[in-house]
Amino acid sequence: MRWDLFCRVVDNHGDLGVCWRLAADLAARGEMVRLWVDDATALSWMAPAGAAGVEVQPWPARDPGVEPGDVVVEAFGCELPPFFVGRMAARSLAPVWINLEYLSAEDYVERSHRLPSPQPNGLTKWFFYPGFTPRTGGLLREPGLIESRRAFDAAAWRSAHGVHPTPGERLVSLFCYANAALPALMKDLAREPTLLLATPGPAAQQARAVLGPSGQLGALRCIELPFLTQRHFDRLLWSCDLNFVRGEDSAVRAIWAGVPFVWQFYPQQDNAHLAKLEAFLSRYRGELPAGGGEVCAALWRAWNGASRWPGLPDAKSTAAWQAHALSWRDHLATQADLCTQLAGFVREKR
Ligand code: TRH
Repeated sequence: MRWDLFCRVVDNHGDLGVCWRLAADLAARGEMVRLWVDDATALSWMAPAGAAGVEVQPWPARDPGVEPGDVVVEAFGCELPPFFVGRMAARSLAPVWINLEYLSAEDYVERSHRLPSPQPNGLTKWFFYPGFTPRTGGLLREPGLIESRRAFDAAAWRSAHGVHPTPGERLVSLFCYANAALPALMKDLAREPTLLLATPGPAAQQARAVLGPSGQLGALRCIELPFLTQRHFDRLLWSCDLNFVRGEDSAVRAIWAGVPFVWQFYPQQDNAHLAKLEAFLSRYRGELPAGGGEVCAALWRAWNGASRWPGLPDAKSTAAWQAHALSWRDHLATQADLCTQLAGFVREKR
């Protein structure tokens, strides 16, 4: 089938990050994808080689005169150009029109997933929600991802990327927004030999400010990474003992990494992100052994500005958290991934 995928970059990298992964995953499964995006700049580092079967097009200011595909995906309610919607309505067999929503663990997701929204022109737009439970659209997970992760040679990857930890040094990745808890985190990390791998932007800037001119704090040192391709960003998360991620796409990748992670939710007005945090935590912490859930929740809340910094978990809690990260990853990997579910939904509606 031909898919038209529309994406507007609001800010940061998640909108395009998700759309690119979706486009590339669909294309790898034999679909033809046109990705219409208003700002494709970040693809120069996320996916410089592109992907066979994906055609990137600028957001159309005027009617480009192309026939809409069999499926039209409007990512995150980005509002399709009216002339394109007109052409969709004019097709003899109307495309399946999907509004792909943001990822959340909140209960409304199960209620809203797959709901129709009848449009004034007679077409139907369908709501499709990614999520963590079988009654949602699932998570992006390319075929073979978990197998690649299991077979991954972390030492080789690190050395190819100029990351040379000393024996016993803990590896921690940092991808975050402005975060008032970072100095406390770094102070805690500095108690044990730790190599912090900071991503470009707020993570590296804030880490640099904490470290000062010496570039070192106790047993903590830091490497500032360049922007990596999405493929290598995943492998960065696979290489670390603890990952700090933000937004939604990197959080999903941190889940697939199968190591402990802390998620900074995209800050929203009225602290709406804190409801997302609690909804996620209530699912994520469930299987942690007694006490472990509280330790983990306290850390996540503090990292999201909702409480005071509790300190990093001790070795016993960290080991339990590591085991949990693997079992939760393996549990989620038994659910159908988002592309599989999306393709099934489209077949059902056509
Ligand atoms: O950049 P983000 O904060 O994106 C956010 C969220 O998605 C948020 O919900 C949304 O509303 C807002 O954008 C507009 O975090 P996220 O979602 O993790 O996206 C980052 C993307 O960048 C992800 O696809 C991974 C990719 N990435 C790389 O490929 N290489 C890198 O080196 C880094 C740091 C990121």
